[in-house]
Amino acid sequence: AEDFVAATPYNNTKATEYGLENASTPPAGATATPDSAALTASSSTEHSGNAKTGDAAPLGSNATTSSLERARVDDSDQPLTTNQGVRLSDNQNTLKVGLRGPSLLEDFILREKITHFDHERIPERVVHARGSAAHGYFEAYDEFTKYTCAAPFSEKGKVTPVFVRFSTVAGERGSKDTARDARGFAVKFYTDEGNWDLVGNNIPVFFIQDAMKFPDLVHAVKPEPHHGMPQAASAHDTFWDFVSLMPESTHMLMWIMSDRGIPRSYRMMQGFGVHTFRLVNEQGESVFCKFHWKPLLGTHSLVWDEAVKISGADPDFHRRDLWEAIESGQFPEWELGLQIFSEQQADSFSFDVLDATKLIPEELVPLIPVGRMVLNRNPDNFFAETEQVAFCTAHIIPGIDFSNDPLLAGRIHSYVDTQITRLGGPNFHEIPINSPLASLHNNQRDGLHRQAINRGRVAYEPNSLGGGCPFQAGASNTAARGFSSFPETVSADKVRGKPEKFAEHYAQARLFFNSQTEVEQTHIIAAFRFELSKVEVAAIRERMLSSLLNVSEELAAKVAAGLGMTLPKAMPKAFADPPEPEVIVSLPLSLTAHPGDAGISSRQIAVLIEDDADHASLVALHSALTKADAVVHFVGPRVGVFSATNGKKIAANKSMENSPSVLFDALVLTDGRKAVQALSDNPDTMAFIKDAFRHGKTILALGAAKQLLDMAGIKANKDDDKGVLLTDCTNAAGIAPAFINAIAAHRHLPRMG
Ligand code: HDE
Repeated sequence: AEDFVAATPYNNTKATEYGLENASTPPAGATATPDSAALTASSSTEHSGNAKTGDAAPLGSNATTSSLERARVDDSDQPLTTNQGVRLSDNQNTLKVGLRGPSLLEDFILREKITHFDHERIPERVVHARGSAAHGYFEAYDEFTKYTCAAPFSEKGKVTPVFVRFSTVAGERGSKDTARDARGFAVKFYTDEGNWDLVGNNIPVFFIQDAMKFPDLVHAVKPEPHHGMPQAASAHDTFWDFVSLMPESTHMLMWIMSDRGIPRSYRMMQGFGVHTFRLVNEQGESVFCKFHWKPLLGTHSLVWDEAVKISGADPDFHRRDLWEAIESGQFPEWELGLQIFSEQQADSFSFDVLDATKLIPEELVPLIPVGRMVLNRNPDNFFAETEQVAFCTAHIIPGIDFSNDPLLAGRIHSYVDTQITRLGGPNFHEIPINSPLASLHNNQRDGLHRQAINRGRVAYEPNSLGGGCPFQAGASNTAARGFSSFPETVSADKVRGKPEKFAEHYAQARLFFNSQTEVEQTHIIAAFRFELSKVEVAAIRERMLSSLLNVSEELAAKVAAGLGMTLPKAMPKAFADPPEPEVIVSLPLSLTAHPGDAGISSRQIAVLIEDDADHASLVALHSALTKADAVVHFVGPRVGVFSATNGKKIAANKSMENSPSVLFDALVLTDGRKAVQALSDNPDTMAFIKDAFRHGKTILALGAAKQLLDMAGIKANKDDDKGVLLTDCTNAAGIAPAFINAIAAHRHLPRMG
């Protein structure tokens, strides 16, 4: 009974959430294999909790359940009806005069169905159209009332429900996940004092300093308007034309061209509030603050060749990764850290904290960890939740306030405004996913799709006919207080313009480049080379090079060489004599300088098999890897059951055709003379192994599989590359710890120049 199949990333308890305890049709993914009676499925019920956090698997409830419950629909045991609740007798045929005669206009059933269908689509988000979301909670480590009276930080252990949407920026709703782009990281906190949205990105800075330039930036990066190309890509003339004329973009360009622009997973990216915000405490005292999310799994990226190939093999790569991890109980988690600083400190910095193209090095203002966020439940319905969720920077609560960042000011306007078109009117706050858990009372009335049935004759304030209700909460410092803006003193002329320090554009671009390891710098150079090679107008390439010269001569020279160009003169600087930067190398800016110790939890391991695969060694490895919380996939020349040694069977849940090696983090090559021979005869095998090697992944060859490494020209057990391991099949359990360590290193960089 040692036959086994790999864990399928599926939540077997999901059906019970919809009241389907006795469902007779198994949900997709749970389909039994022909040999299922003989196979002991080590299914993901093993993952019904998160080993690290001790959380139970979500069973149809989380903190937002009560507000969403009223909108949930369960169709089990129900007949089809019209939208008016009239039962249908026939959902196949239109109403006709005779079986071959004309259809009748009176067929209200057909007309209702088609009319609804005709209007199923809504406008996609003008930016961040492509995204994926999940429910979860934020838990405060401790009270943080010294700095803020914001509800989520009011006491130790306090839990606040959240809904989080991750996104790409430039691509349309159906575009690929692995485009080179910033990623949105938008968190809606359903706090006791109303909804607070922290609408951030995975990069701590932005392209522009002033909201006035946002439509220009977006028009430049989106597909060019005459022919609608390219989709989800910045590698084209209009984008580089714009940014080469906007040197304030240079710092953000360094981040986007780095591997941060192609994350391995939404679960493995940082998040940043970007702007400087204010925190305000009960006493009305205020400090400045920057928000940082740090993933427990470490921050990891793809490499470009891999990102390109994934976009063909699985355009939903990040969406699937998030969904499957949560379904199988491997709940992603982030730590929230705050950089707190006073206005006086800010004034002394070499840069302006109101300038969103600048970050505050952690060496200058360290992070204070304040809590953790866990995502533990997938949405029930993509459209109702992920698509209709409306994030808005104007959604703040007592204890949080804005700074005067002019980019933030534009956002405070934009996010509510855009929902009016996208969600069809001013009542989008009533859509279940958007409605606060805190109760809502005001005199706003009517409008398209109004849900609330406001009672009584009073819809104005002040009133006496309604007993003065709803009334102003006032600005007192009690728990019943209302929101009041921080009374910042401002006295100046009304002008259009920028403060002086905003004119310095290169110091932090240089800080970023100089903080990267050699491999990371090589990737940045390659990304600039690739993107600029797609630019057709030579003058744009040249202008960009002249700007890069102000960041680093080495960078500019290598990009120029890659384009077959000579270096132009450096672009003149707007700020000739800027203040010296406080920090010139910042460790946290590099991903590979300190990859962290995130283990291999939820990493996807491919085990290449064929008939005659060595059964015992694969059982041993499977057990060691799943104990370390990795997800093991058996990959064959086709899916289905294979005969292994000792008369045992192994089911492949993936094939080399449907899942090339770019979809996995590491690779095991089975022992078994006949199996290895069959694999070596298959042209897909070499592509599979060579890509895994080229992308820096860990490869373990068991016994006879050395032949496959030899064919691919790969040497095992080299001193400078701990990522190719070879061992006798009897030593599979013995090599497992070294294999696991090597996978945890994420990639083996010496290979990847
Ligand atoms: Fe956005 N942005 N943005 N943005 N943004 C939108 O709002 C806008 C900016 C960000 O998952 C839109 O509901 C302006 C910075 C995320 O639903 C829109 C400016 C940052 C999301 C909008 C910025 C962001 C959006 C489009 C410059 C990082 C997706 C649909 C003044 C801190 C939220 C929508 C989701 C979405 C406007 C700049 C992050 C049009 C005018 C900087 C994560 O309102």
